[in-house]
Amino acid sequence: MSKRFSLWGNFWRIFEPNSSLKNNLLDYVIRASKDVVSSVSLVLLVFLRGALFCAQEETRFVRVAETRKTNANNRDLNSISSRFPVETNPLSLSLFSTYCYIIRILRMASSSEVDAWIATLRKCEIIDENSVKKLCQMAVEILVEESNVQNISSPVTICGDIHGQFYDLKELFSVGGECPDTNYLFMGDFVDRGFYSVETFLLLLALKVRYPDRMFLIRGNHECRQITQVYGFYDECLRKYGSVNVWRYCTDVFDYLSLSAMIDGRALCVHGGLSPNITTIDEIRAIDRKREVPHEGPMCDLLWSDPEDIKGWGLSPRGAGYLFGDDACKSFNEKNALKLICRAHQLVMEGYKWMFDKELVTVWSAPNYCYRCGNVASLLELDEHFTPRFKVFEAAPDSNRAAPGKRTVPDYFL
Ligand SMILES: [Mn+2]
Repeated sequence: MSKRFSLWGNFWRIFEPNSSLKNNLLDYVIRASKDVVSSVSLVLLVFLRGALFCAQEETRFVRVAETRKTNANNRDLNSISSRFPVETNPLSLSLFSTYCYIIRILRMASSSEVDAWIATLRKCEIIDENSVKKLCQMAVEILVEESNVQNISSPVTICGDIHGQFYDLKELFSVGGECPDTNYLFMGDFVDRGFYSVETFLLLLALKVRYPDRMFLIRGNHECRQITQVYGFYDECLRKYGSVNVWRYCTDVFDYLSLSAMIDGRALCVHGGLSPNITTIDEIRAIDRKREVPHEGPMCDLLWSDPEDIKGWGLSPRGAGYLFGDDACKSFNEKNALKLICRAHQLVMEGYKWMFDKELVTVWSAPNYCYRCGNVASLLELDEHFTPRFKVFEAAPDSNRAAPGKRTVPDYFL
C-alpha cells in the first residue's frame, strides 16, 4: 500500500456528514484490516469495546449463561450464540460480548440500506425481490436468537391482528407513536385477507431488523405456508412480483418468529391462547418452533385456541386449537404467577374485550376488518406501573388510501 490507511485518522471520518466512509463501518473495517498495524489495533479496539460492553451488560450475560446451564436440553436455544461456550467466568463472557459487539457493528453497517427500505415501504411501495431476500436473511439472523418466550420490559404497546390492512397500520402508528419512539409488540396475523400483506409484513420486518429491541413480532396462525396459500398472501406475492420467490422468503421467516412474549414477568402474550398440554412457561420455552405450524399439539394450540364461557377445555369450531374456560385460564395464571393473558385472533367490534375477571384480554387491531365489518380497533399500552390503557381507533379515511381500498371485498373472508 502506497499510503497507509490510518486507523485513528479515519475512525472519526465515519461521523463526518459527507465522508465517503459515512454510514459504512463495514467499509472502514475492510480497509483497516488490509494493513497489519491497523488490523491488530482494530482487533484490540474491538476486544476492548467488547469488554466494556460486557461490563455494561454483565448481569444480562450472566443470566443468559445461567439459563443455558439450567436448560441444557432446551432445543429452543439451538442458535449460534447458544453454541458459543459461555460460562460465567470473565474471559469467556468478554469473548462472548465481543462476538455480540461485532455482530452489532455488522448490523449497523447495513442500517442505511434498511432505512431506505423502510422509507419505500412506508409509502406502501414494494421493494425489489433481491432486497426482500436480503431483508429476510437479516431478519432470520435476529429471530433465530430469540426465545419462544421473549422477555419484554414495559412500557410497551401491544397490537393484535393487522391482516394486510396497510393504511390502517399507518393509522395505528399515528395513534400509538412511530417505531422506535414507541416499543411495539405485534401478536401475529400480519398477512392475508387485506390488499397489502406484502407491504405490511415487510415494513414490520424491516422495523424489526432496524430496531430489534424496539419492535417485537410473534407468530399468528396465518404466518404459515398452508393458510397463506388459501387466504391471499400467496396470490398477492405472485401478482406483485410475478413469481412466488418473495412468498418463499417470507414463509421461511415465519418459521423463525417467536411464539409468545412475557412482559415484566407478569403478562403472557400469545396469538391464540392456552393449550391443555402446557401448564408452565418453561414448557413453552422447550418447544422446537423452527418449523411449519403443526396441525395439533402445544405449538398449534398457542396460535389457534380461543377463550370461551365454558368450564375446562372444549373442542374448537376452527378445527385447530381448543376452547378454554375461566378455570383453565385462572389456574394457569396462578401457577405461573401471571396477572394477565394478552391475545388477539378474534374480531371484537369494540377493539378489545376483557374476560375472566380481567385475567385475559383480547386486542384487535384491524379496523373495519376486511374493509366491511364496521368494527373499531385498539392497541393496548402497558406502562411501567402495569396500568393498561387502550387506545381505540377507526379505519384510515379514504382520502389517506390508495385506490385499491375502494375495490371489491376479497373472497378470503371467513
Ligand atoms: Mn388468527
